Amino acid sequence: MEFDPLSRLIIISNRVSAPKGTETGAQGGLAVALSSALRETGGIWFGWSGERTDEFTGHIDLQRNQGVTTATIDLEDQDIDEYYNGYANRTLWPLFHYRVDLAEYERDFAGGYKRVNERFADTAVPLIDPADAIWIQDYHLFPLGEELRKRGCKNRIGFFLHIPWPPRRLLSILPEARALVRSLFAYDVIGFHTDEWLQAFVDFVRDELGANVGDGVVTLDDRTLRVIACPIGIDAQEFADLAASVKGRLAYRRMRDSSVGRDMIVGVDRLDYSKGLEERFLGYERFLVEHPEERKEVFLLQIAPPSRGEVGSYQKIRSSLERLAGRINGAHADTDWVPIRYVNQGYGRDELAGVYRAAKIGLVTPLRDGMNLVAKEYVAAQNPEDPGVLILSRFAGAAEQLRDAVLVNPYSAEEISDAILLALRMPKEERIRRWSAMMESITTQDVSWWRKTFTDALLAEECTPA
Ligand code: ADQ
Repeated sequence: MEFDPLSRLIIISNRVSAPKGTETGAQGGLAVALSSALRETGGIWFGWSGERTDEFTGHIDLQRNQGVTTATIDLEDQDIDEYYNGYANRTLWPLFHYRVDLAEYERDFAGGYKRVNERFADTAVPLIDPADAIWIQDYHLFPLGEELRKRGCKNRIGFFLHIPWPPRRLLSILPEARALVRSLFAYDVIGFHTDEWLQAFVDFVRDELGANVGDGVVTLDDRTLRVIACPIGIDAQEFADLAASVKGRLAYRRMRDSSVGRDMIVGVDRLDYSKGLEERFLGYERFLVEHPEERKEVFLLQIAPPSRGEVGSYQKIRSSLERLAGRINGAHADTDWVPIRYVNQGYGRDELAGVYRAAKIGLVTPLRDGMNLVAKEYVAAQNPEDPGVLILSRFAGAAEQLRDAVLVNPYSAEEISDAILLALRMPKEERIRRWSAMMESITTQDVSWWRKTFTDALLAEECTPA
């Protein structure tokens, strides 16, 4: 079903990424996809500005940029501490990434999370027309649908989860789990990246809440919710073009020159414990030890811009990675070779595309990841006539789609080491065969496909009167 021309789309996410400037690749793939959806349908992108205010006022900053209207609010310190740095990033994020050991349960966090979701609802409601379709993004805003319903909102409301959904027994550890999941029945459609996350959700609602499970739907009391697996993609063609752009080619040349004939292995990740960076370094070190003849033929470039620096577990991973990179370099470097180049900067998307293209191996080893867009970007940036090899964790959502990557268990240093050797020695015909299959898949299921699949499901849904 096509988008009803009368329905505007209201996108609500924690942060809003307005189109900015004209610089190539200034905006990330998801932001580009959501902006272009809004340009087609009209509508508003609502969320937190990222700014602090002394006292929450509910003032909305409305802006129009390149055909996209954004509406942002500022939050006060206590909101940011309890909702964003607290419940979202110290409770839900670690738990949903299976890190029970890092998850913190504080009633203040849960209270702040509820308060901010209420504030989002209070401020968004006046912007919503009865014919609008609403699309809420990610774990920061699980209860927002219910809050909107409480305020009389009868619109179609969809929710997309960008991170994994944990197994039932794991989620049960969260003190508010049952109430939180029950609140999701306010939505008409919920989207997950993979069947695995979708099944885990269905297990929870069936076994913990007693919901009835049908074909692609779950019912609790009088509410029926459609569940879909809908893997997010990238704009594969745009990424390939970025690699061939002037800045992309310059970055490629710079990397090639500085490699002096050695093969580059590249990792690009937000500095986050879910990305398996320590395990990656240890796997690479194992490779250096097991294959001394290959040592000076390769190097690892790890790009990891710091994120969520106000959260203790992120400060810890940052310093332990610095120590580990220092130790490995100290133990193995020579006067003319350093095994790991570890940088904490962010780069433009065009430069990043050039760096990916220059790398013989893309090493993507999260311990758990909803999807992982870096894996797809690495594939899209390759030279079709001489592509590199993607080594990918089995525990990334992307592994459900990218079966032709070299799949590894990221906890096993031996598997990472073996995979590096296999990738370095892989004949060109096999590299082309694997790359073509992966490129085909990410081109077909690109970010526009993802957006359309979700919004079609949302609009096909009969809105159950709330
Ligand atoms: P993230 O955990 O942020 O996303 P990912 O999907 O890999 O993970 O996206 C990261 C993005 O940041 C990529 O587009 C990458 O190019 C960019 N990036 C990383 N380092 C960079 C650097 N140094 N300079 C510039 N750009 C950089 C969450 C989930 C994922 C899910 C996405 C989308 O955790 O599993 O794939 O949302 O749903």
